[in-house]
Amino acid sequence: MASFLLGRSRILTHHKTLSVLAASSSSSYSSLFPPFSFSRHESTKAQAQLEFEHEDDRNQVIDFPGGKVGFTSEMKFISESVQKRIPCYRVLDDNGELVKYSSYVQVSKEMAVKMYSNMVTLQTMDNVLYEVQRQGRISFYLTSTGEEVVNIASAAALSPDDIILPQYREPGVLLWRGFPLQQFVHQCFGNTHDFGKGRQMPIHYGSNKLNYFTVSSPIATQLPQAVGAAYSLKMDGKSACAVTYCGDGSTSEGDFHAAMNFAAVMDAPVVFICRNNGWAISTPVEEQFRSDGIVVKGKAYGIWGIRVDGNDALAVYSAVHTAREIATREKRPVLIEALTYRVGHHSTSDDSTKYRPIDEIEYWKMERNSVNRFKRWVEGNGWWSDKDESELRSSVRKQLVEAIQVAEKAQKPPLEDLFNDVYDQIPSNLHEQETLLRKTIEKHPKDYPSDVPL
Ligand SMILES: Cc1ncc(C[n+]2csc(CCOP(=O)(O)OP(=O)(O)O)c2C)c(N)n1
Ligand SMILES: [Mg+2]
Repeated sequence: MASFLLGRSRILTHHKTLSVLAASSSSSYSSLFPPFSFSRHESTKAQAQLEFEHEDDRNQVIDFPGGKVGFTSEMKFISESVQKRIPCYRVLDDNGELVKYSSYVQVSKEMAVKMYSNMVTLQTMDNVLYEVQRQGRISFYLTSTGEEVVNIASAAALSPDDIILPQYREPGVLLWRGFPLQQFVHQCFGNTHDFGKGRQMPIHYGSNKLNYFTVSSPIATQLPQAVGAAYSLKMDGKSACAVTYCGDGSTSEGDFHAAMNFAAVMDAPVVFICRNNGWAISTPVEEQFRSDGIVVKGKAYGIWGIRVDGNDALAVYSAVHTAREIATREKRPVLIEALTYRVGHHSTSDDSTKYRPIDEIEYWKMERNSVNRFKRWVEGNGWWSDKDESELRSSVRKQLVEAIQVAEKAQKPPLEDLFNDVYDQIPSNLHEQETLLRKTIEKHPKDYPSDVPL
């Protein structure tokens, strides 16, 4: 059949269809399979936009299982760059004032105040836990500084039924969903109250109850998993979507590309939110890709996309709100590229002043501060005052100090927790490892933490 197609039908004029060819092939074949039409093979919506460069080409199209494509007699390579960069959607200007004629989803006073309060809470949590790590009381920490808006505004636009598969710089999404400050702190201290039983590094939060998959360190693994989760929601007929976050660095992983293609061909209701914050640890975006950012990659895979100002809370809220509508109602994926800036170091294992100018960091921290921008809009509406601000900041700080005292005093999980919960029956090789570990601790007790119950 393949050679028949190649020999006879590579070039078809407009009016011919593949079903004609099928009908003219052997009768035994056509009795087995009904004549097929092109629509079965169309992988893109591009067919509707067939364009012909020359009038002579009008009646000539190349017809192949992927659909119809017009011919051109001109040998023209596609340029690697678009002539115009994809614009960035924004609603608030740098002063927190509404941009004239902007289209956006309305945010009520109650919602706006909750969003701003959550941004302040996230900032405070970051400041306090960063200091706690510097004091050596927890082993690691990673802030969302500079990305509070993309965290909170995206979370606010979702429904609690939507399943979140985070990277790691999105604790604000979990905060928005009601994860208590005490629980964040328990996880960072890796004590018995930590849902992960102290097996993960700090900041690897997760909550089954809040539909938030546990953070997993290997970059981009969350992306194909999110497509699978989205597809299962679709199979179950749920009116919800999967929402997954990643950084600009993640887009260089194979998993990103597999996920995009998988989502497109499976029509999976998934929203990809890529925080393009300029840096992947010390690798700047100029060394990460040569494309016009990330949003254009969606187009290559046949996915709807939008580039949004990730430091504009109203733009992020509106774009994510609409993307989730598209994903859940139309059962299709959407890619959002949120332009932002990582103001903090990558983590406490990093000193970003070694590879980027301090002026650059200061500029984004002060002049382009996204939380202040949203605050100006909230204040401009008369919804927030200096008194509200100082009360909130001191109350959150107090809650955190208390939470730290509780978490620090709580017991560490017992040694056996290192080996259980993966298998129903612990296999012999894990038993052997446990015995070996116990013997080693007995031999070198000073090298092991005294607060872990044996
Ligand atoms: C598969 C894999 N490779 C490398 C790393 C080490 N690593 C941790 S974070 C990171 C940078 C990720 O950058 P980006 O996706 O832009 O996220 P950001 O930290 O900027 O939020 C790298 C390379 C990892 N965790 N997993
Ligand atoms: Mg990054």
